[in-house]
Amino acid sequence: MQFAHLSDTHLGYRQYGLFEREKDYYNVFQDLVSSIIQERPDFVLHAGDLFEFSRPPTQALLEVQKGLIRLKEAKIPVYAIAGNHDIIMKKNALPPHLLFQELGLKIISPRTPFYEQDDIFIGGSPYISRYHADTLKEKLKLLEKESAGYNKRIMVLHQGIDKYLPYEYELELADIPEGFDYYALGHIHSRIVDDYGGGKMVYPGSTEIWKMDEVENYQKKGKGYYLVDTHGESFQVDPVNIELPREFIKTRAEYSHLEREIVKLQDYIHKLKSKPVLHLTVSGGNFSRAEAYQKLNDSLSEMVLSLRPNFQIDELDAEKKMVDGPGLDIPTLLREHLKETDNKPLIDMGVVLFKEIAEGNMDTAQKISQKFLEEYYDY
Ligand SMILES: [Mn+2]
Repeated sequence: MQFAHLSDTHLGYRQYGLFEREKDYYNVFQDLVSSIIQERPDFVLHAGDLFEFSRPPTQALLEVQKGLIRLKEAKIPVYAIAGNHDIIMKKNALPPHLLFQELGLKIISPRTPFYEQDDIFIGGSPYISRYHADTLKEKLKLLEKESAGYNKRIMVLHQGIDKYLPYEYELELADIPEGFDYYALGHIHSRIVDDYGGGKMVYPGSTEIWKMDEVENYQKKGKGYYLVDTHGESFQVDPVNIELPREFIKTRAEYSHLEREIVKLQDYIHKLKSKPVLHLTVSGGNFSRAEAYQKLNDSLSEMVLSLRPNFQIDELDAEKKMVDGPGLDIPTLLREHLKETDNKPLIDMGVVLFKEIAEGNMDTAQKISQKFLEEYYDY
């Protein structure tokens, strides 16, 4: 037996408010489906955050419909759980996955916590917030019990675990019952393959770059899904990489060398197949933010899909130290204050917004809040 394990496809995400980025996510998704069909696994597991939102744009729903029809024609069943992005934080609300049951999508839910495929137990739970961690732990115990008679057992979850996500986890490693052959996880956007209790514990990661801090892990480990072989004593896990539609360039430049760095970047970007996203931090000295922005904009904005400059001016250092110094860590205070909202995107935005405003990047701050409004409230 072989199966494909993927997660965090975040369809419908319009990164930076750009439709091109939304399309990138759709293209990657169809590429994933093509690759899976080519590999011919016996089934597919999607471990949550299929969509960016619990009420996805129609285009995102259509992309999933298209992908599922292709997989159905190839006779490859798909199992899925809802992630934190797919779930509506309201009582009795249903995840968008339900639209696709008729296409054969097998949803692992409180109502149907497990399935059996060719003698393999496939069970799990949709995302449960840390405020209901006790419910989650009970579900895990139940899965352990239900799966006891099976030779091969897979647990599918969309949760953070303290070992991999030390500040925002719902589960401690010890909460997870041992004895499963494979823990098909979602939620963490980096790729992780670990051993746990005689089985494999795996996060396939997001399939596109969803946040800038994913770039390093992407460069090291690629993005895509895992192909898992269930023969043998322990499951064998192999990555399958999907080429992303465009590059993310994350780099720094000293203001005194800015012209030279711009030329270097232009040379590099000329060789790329598609317009990249450019995150450029300009630092060193007490320069004019407006002038630096003008220079970057004049020389690079046409060549990139999105120019995302950040300016670190020395003059602000003293102030910044006061703000960020020990004892008064404003980002942590903000997180604490916003915790009740249980709305991670909102909390993240609050923290990012604070940082940008503190550094005087009013333009960026305005763009971020505009984007947030568009993405979360504009439909
Ligand atoms: Mn996710």
